[in-house]
Amino acid sequence: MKQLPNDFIFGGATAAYQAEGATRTDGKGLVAWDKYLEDNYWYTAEPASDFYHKYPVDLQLAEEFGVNGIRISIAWSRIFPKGYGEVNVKGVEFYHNLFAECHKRHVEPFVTLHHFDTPEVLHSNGDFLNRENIEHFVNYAAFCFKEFPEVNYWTTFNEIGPIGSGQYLSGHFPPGIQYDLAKVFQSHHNMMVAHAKAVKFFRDGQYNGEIGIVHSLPMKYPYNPDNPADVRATELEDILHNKFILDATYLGEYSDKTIDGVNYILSIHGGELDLRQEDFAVLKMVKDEIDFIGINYYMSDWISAFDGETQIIHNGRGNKGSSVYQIKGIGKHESDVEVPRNDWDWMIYPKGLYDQIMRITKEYPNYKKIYITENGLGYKDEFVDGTVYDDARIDYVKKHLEAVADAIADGANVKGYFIWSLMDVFSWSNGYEKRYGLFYVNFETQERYPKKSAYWYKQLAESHTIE
Ligand code: BGP
Repeated sequence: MKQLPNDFIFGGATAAYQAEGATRTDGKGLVAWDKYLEDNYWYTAEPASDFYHKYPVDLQLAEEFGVNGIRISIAWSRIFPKGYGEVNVKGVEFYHNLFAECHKRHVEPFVTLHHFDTPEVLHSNGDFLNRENIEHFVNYAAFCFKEFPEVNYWTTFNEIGPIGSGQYLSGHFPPGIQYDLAKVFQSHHNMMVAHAKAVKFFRDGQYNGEIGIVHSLPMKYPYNPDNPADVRATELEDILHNKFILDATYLGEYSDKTIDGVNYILSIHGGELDLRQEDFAVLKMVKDEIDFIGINYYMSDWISAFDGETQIIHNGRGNKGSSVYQIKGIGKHESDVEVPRNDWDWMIYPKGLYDQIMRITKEYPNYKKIYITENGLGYKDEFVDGTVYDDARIDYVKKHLEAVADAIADGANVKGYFIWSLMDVFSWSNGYEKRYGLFYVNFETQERYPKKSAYWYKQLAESHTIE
């Protein structure tokens, strides 16, 4: 039996595009995902969980079930339909109402400015590969800081890492480009610069509250720890998905080891990066100014050395064993290890969360504070007797929270946990079948039903005891 601190937040996470629906309501602008889902997937963002209209119900449920924090993102294209220029008053009003409802229900909103949904006009103009869009993002952030003083916790970006890899490596995010490693690093870098500029604006303006960033940080382990080639492959994978971005966040530059790895990868895959002195100037200015880091953690990966042709096959339908991930000169994901995985081939390894937290505390001691901003089990839930008996989810969350408690006992400053997701939402590249919520959503009627995990979570939030 392990205990979590008294002031620990037991939250639930959501994201605008995955929850709100209402993609063309009240003047909202388009995002690239609207067309991309229509063209490439078997579902769209309609109706999602109709959070645009149902948020009072979800917040009431949150309060009833002891959830005292919620991750919400603002859809940039509801505020600025084109990404810049004229403000859409109805969008602004919606978020004022939403934040008021959160406070009424004593559910603290942690608000993300960008959760995968760059407005279409800017996306088709190069997204964050185009440096003009850095300025558009900062202007949008500035508008929000001024407009929403009721927000106490801001996050600039959600998962810069998976955005770059989804858009330019695996290609399962729009614009669907594959295996372009230079674009991946450039996107990471430019988004980190956008983050830094927004943080600087926030600090200079002495706005209310705290500001941080959310990173997805899968832990990487060598398939054979005694094989130096696997160890090197693991380092490169870690640089690609974690270390490049963490260095930018907390060092304000890339360490020699990181940049050596990047150069090595680009020597195989081609391309050059545009990294400017002025970028590092602003990254350095804010590296000690970030109030918290959010860690999204779902899985770890085991890596072996690989020199064959690059191939990534995304398992979006939950056909266990169908995914392939192998990048020339970097490495290959191995599944033949004694670790369970879910239907989408995500390797379930709670100790990886402990290792990742401790890694941050050691490698980046200026980190200040950590929230686990996403963690949860994607599952093909079965709805029976008006509920879901999701024991596997309870077991998953319990073990990951135990890892968090261990990290706290070993000195890490972790202040809260947000289960992904509060209620069921659709998954970007896996549809409505991959559910995560504490509350089951019937997507036809939009009724909500507490799952067994919701009752378990309530008891946990009341007792702070992991049982
Ligand atoms: C993170 C995203 C979330 C959510 C989650 C689960 O990468 O921040 O938006 O989707 O992962 O992933 P998936 O939906 O692919 O199962």
